Amino acid sequence: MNIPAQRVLVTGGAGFIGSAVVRRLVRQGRQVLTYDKLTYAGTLTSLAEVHNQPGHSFLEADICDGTAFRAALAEFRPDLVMHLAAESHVDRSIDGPGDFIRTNIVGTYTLLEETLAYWRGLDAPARGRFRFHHISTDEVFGTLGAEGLFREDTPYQPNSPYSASKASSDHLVRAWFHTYGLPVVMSNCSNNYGPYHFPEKLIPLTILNALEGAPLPVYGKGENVRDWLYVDDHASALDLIATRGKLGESYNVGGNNERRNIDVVRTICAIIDRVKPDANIGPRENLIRFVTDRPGHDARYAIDASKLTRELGWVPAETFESGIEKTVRWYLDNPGWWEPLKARYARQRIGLAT
Ligand code: NAD
Ligand code: TDX
Repeated sequence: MNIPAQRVLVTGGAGFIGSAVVRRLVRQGRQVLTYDKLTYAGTLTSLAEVHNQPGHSFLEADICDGTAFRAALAEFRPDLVMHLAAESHVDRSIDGPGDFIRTNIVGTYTLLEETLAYWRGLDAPARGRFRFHHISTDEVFGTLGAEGLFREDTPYQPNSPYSASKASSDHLVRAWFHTYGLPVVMSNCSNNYGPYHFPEKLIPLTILNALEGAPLPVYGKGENVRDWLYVDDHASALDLIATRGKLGESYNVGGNNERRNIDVVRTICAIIDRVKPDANIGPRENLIRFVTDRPGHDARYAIDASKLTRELGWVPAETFESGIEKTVRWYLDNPGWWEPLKARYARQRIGLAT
């Protein structure tokens, strides 16, 4: 039995998935340091629950800043680093790939270099306990046709600047394991959704636009398929992988919830019509607009998560139906979280490569 790490440094812990991980670990009584640059995508309001908890501390710093990361390691002395900090939005990567190359590739390289030096300096028992968990995406595998699933051994074929930068970071992590023996585990997951999701992504954008009666942009014909994973199910998977995953291996995480985008949008419309009907807006489906497709738009993602279930016993708690209902209700109940984010992004169309 592996003992869960007690001191966990989480990069990107003020973001969507990172904050779910931090909240989970702090609730479990672990000591957590959130290391985050607070870009447009990071906000401390996502960490309000843990803000005053003795088990949590926060450091505003860049993963490309090796000096800052070295100091954080020396002071906090983690036995686990969970690396989630990244530029994460495909549309932004189309308009401006530079930040993705810098944060996702150079930033991961910087963490690996500093973590290796820190790990080598630990005493033997601490060195034996230590792990670096790299969190990545199924988008590194490229696109699927109508059949098949992404497995851990599916060849990498990234198609967007975002997925190419994540693929590069995965390769670096793998190389630091094989070349230097750094104890790493890796995971690649499908599309997450749930509370605290920045409203540039399909699900939160659709919820907020539908509430306001604004148009609901669906790229192309809405037939692209994503495999939706509730964010707290992802956090539980990451906890297992970080603690009990085999060193040097990767694990796919997916919710087994394939949906066409148009069906996701229609489902959200139906829930909002039911829980917050508005005679002035009318049926929300009438707000759907088919708009110019995303350049290089991957047709279908779908995950085979059987290795994670077989080896580590993970099962998701939510179906898409239960998770999307919870998510819509969370946005209805928490305007205090998303209203201030309008100043960072007004939900205008981006990523057309014009
Ligand atoms: P997010 O955009 O919501 O959050 C990213 C966080 O990283 C933010 O808090 C941001 O401030 C921080 N950050 C960005 N650049 C930084 C830098 N240079 N230094 C320090 N902090 C920085 O992202 P997310 O959706 O929570 O994704 C987390 C991780 O999971 C990413 O690595 C992403 O590639 C991966 N992932 C996400 C999804 C998804 O559906 N959201 C799916 C698969 C994999
Ligand atoms: O307005 C929209 N209309 C639309 O049809 C937006 C924002 C998206 N879409 C489509 C594009 C995709 O097929 O919806 C699908 C989901 O789009 P996003 O929410 O932008 O997610 P995606 O591009 O699939 O990537 C997400 O999952 C994998 C995360 O942003 C990545 O960080 C993660 O790696």
